[in-house]
Amino acid sequence: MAQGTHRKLTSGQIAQYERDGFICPVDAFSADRARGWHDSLQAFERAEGQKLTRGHNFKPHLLFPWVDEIVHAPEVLDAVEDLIGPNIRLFHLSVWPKDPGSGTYVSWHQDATYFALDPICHVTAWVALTDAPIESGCMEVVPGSHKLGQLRHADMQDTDNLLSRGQTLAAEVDRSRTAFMAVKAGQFSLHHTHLVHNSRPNRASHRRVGLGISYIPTHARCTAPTRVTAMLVRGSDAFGHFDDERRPLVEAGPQERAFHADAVATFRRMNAEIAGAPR
Ligand SMILES: O=C(O)CCC(=O)C(=O)O
Repeated sequence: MAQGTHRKLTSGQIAQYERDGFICPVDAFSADRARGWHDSLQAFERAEGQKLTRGHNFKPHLLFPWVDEIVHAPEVLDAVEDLIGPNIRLFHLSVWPKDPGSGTYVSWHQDATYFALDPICHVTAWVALTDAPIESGCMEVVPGSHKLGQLRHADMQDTDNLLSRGQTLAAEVDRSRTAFMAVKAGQFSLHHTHLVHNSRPNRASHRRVGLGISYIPTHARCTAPTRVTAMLVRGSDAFGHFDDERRPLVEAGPQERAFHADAVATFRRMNAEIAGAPR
């Protein structure tokens, strides 16, 4: 986008994204609004007797109108548009909850691993539903590492690792200089799909929860054999690389649950194909 025509980010923030691979924090919603969304999430978890954690944390934008509201919010999309242009699909979404005192963490990785996107131009917006200070295990990144391209990963199974495939950086990367992406409830951060990052266990006294929303321009395609779904959230799509996603009308109704289950199964199939492919 030409200088002076940005929707939300400053030229300085865009230059930082290009140089360091991330921007943090960005103001979006009031803390009260974020708290209300977290209350909705917790009410659902109580009713289901199941936390939206590893194994149950994919694509809640297909289940809950309140998540649909966040993924379409101009407060977030305007910034995403500044980075990837006006025609945008939501490729994936994970909830990242960490209870205080739990050992839950996220191993060092790059988001691009197992996404099979071409071109690789995906950005993750991490929207904080609760405060996520350093002691709560916010994301920690290696500035500039997005310039290293796709690095080698290995699957490491550990139930405390929130990454479902346990994909963990296996290549040597200098991690002597890192930065923490601390955010307050209602703020978000943005990071490049090749940025090397992790997050440590929550040592704060409150739960830390965020939504990691993966946005792509509509010209990007997924090169895996399985055709996956992705939601058009802004602009138009002249390419047709994805099946459209159904927007939720009610909180986790039967149709919402059925569509969600199918989309998650298809996404996992695609992930497994990529993980099994020679690299
Ligand atoms: O929330 C976390 O701790 C990790 C999130 C993450 O890896 C991501 O959004 O890409």
